[in-house]
Amino acid sequence: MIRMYGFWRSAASFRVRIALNLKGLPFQEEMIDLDAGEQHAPAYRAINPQAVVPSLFIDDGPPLTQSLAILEYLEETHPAPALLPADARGRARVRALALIWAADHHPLIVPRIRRYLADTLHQDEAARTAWVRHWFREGLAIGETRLAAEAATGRFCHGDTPTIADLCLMSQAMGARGFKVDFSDLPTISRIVEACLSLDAFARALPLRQPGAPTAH
Ligand SMILES: N[C@@H](CCC(=O)N[C@@H](CS)C(=O)NCC(=O)O)C(=O)O
Repeated sequence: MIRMYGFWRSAASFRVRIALNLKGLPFQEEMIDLDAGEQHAPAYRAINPQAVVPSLFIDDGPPLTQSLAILEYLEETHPAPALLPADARGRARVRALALIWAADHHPLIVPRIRRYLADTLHQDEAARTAWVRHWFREGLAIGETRLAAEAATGRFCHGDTPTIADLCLMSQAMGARGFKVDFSDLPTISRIVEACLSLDAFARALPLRQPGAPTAH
């Protein structure tokens, strides 16, 4: 059985949960409470020296880390259903979209950044929340600009089946909702989010449906 260390609210864990669900791979998730600082416990640092989730134990080898590396590993080892297009240009576009959200925007709002804003830069909660909302909103707005203009956009970010780009979009969009960022004025993003939510693999992976979430059900 695949084992993952994650956290209900973690965007990076959410991306991996969706991929495992789409590929029909059963897994167990153990929650590392990021609010309680459990990622810094020596036992967890021995698994993931970066002190972040997710970490994935998929075989007898060492854990896999970094959600995008994990998604690529799953794609290579379990190619169906494909989460990357068959053509090189399509793959480049999907990876570029994924990186907008996962590499350029998500890292700005993670707990260690918010802790630094609070503890070192002495920003109050209102300023920290404004920061988080700004970066969520900007990532989604940039995504809208591209997705609305590009012919390769379909029912999902790229064509009519989900790709890694949709996993990364959803992880940011659901995080944005959690911080009450309104993106209803971004029609393409809103439409793709609804398309993703209509799929059970996405719905089951939602942060608020995981153990430990405030309104878990
Ligand atoms: N680029 C990494 C990001 C990992 C990451 O920052 N995870 C967050 C949760 S989404 C975390 O564990 N943060 C702990 C902290 O900031 O203290 C990935 O995609 O896996």
